[in-house]
Amino acid sequence: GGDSDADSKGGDSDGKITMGFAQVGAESGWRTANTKSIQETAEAEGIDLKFTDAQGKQENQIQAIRSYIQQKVDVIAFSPVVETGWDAVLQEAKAANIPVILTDRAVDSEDTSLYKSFLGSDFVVEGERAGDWLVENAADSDTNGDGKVNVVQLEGTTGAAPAIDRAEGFAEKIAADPTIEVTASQTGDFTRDGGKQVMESFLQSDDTIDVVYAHNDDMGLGAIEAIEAAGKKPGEDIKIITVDAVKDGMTALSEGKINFIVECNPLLGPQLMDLAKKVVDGEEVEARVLTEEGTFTPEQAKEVLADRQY
Ligand code: GZL
Ligand code: ZN
Repeated sequence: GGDSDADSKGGDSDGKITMGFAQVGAESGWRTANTKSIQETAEAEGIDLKFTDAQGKQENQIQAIRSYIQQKVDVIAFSPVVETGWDAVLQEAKAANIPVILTDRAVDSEDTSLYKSFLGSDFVVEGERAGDWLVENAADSDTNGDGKVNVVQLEGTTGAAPAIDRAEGFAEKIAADPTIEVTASQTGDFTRDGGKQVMESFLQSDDTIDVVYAHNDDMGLGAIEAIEAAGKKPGEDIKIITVDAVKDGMTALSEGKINFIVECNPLLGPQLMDLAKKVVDGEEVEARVLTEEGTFTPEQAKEVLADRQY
């Protein structure tokens, strides 16, 4: 339990750490891989994991965190579905003397005493990497040859840190080339079906689309379905840039249906459990822990596809 017993090991009387994890949902291949990493690592590290799936609803995540506080877990970890609205429940965890670790997505709280560490990617950098690729490949990306690179953007969940930051980083970089313009942008909520539906509407209203920038592979894969249904070739008639690099995305990349993928590493389990042990033992930990990740072209995808873990 989270009681402040004298035991320096922290955790329950038997020394076992209990973690309460409030997950966003199961909206994408990335999320599935992230959940698997957390559950498998907890198992391997002998950490007693209490796990909830919020189906993408903030109120469910807040409810789950409150239940972990009631259960007096030793440490709480979660991936905030959106950036805002966390201060109250994080204050309650602090008042209950239960440390909190943020994973994957950030919160906008000014009060950094509300959590011990934030483990996850830099989503602005991910957006910049996507934008840099397009600037470098602008000449080949004006697929309809009208002298403009007309980009449509499939945004992630409205209000989510990855959606806000991936749009920001991308916009910052493409500003270097005035022929590149985002002419339409709408949320597909990080899901394949959402990406497909939004892309269908984009295609109906604009037949000069050169590029799709999707904030995750799943929406990019949905866009591929819509583009093919419209009789166009994804990766050729319309270039596609996505973020995540999950198996299905990397497969489409290796087939040339996606042109560039910026990796977002979901395998946060090992770093999370390491942070949790330190935090429960009262050790100081880094306030910000970045994940390692890169980018992939079709050729690189062909090389690594076989041994991708997710
Ligand atoms: C990014 C993560 C995003 C993924 C999506 O760290 O929060 O949420 O990019 C997932 O696939 O749904
Ligand atoms: Zn064009």
